[in-house]
Amino acid sequence: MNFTEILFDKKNGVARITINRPEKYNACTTTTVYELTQALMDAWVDQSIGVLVLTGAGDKAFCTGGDQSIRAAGGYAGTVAALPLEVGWQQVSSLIRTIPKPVIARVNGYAIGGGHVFHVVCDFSIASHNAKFGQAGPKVGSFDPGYGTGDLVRSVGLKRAKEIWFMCRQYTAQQALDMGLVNAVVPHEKLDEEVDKWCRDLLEKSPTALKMLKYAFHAETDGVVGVTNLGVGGLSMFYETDESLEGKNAFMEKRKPDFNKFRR
Ligand code: 2NE
Repeated sequence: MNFTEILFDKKNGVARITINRPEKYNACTTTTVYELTQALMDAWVDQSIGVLVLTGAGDKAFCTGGDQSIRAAGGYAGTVAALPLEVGWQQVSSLIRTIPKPVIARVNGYAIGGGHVFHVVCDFSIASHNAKFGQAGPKVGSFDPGYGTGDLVRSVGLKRAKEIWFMCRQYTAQQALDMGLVNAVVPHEKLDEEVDKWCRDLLEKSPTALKMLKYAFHAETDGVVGVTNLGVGGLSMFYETDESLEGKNAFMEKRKPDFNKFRR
């Protein structure tokens, strides 16, 4: 895949996705957002990948949300001109939450607006000590409802989440740590070392247990979508059993399936 606004590399079981617009503090166009969905899907289906890392290029910003300089009626411009907000931004958050592998936000600077939502929906956030966090929607005439509000409430509580959204303040990495918005804060020069350590620790764990836990965490809050993901996670394991294969084999062999031996 040829990407123009993100970098995508895979090494030692880790897929690293880097938003690559440092001159715009890694603000996203629809092209960026579309490329993020493609990279996330790729890392999802690649069986050599156990952990994903999302980050921004340079040392100023993780991501500052939608690129305001190309914002137009109905959304953000880009070469994928017809990508509506609901398809692009919401899909990135949805994919991060649904991919059955841990996703770590490597927060290397500003995480603002839609960029803040991206780190909120990741499974873990590891921040550089100079990272800054905040929502900006009500300041620039936008809002990011659903994952952007719900997951934030679950991380920091309702009062604090409303403060973050309504007041559009910025918070330091230490404040973010204190309110449960990030998992760890390290000196900037130690960021990669720390992220690598989390990746290594996660890669040692059972991928199926991590997958089912991730789905279980969201099933409670995501209604039928959450139950579907948890259920289909179970279905993919059922497909590997002799009982499931008996149904498929019987169909192919044009005989009645014999499930009796599986009753227990
Ligand atoms: C991030 C922040 C606070 C940094 O401030 P500062 O003073 O340290 O830097 P500066 O000079 O503002 O930014 C550096 C360069 O990056 C560009 C700036 O325009 C500037 O470029 P030059 O003037 O040097 O050429 N830049 C930074 N963020 C940008 C952005 N989002 N779009 C376009 N260019 C950007 C400060 O820059 C800031 O507040 N940025 C704006 C944050 C923002 O409002 N984000 C959008 C929120 S809405 C959203 O993301 C969204 C949504 O709500 C719903 C759906 C989809 C998206």
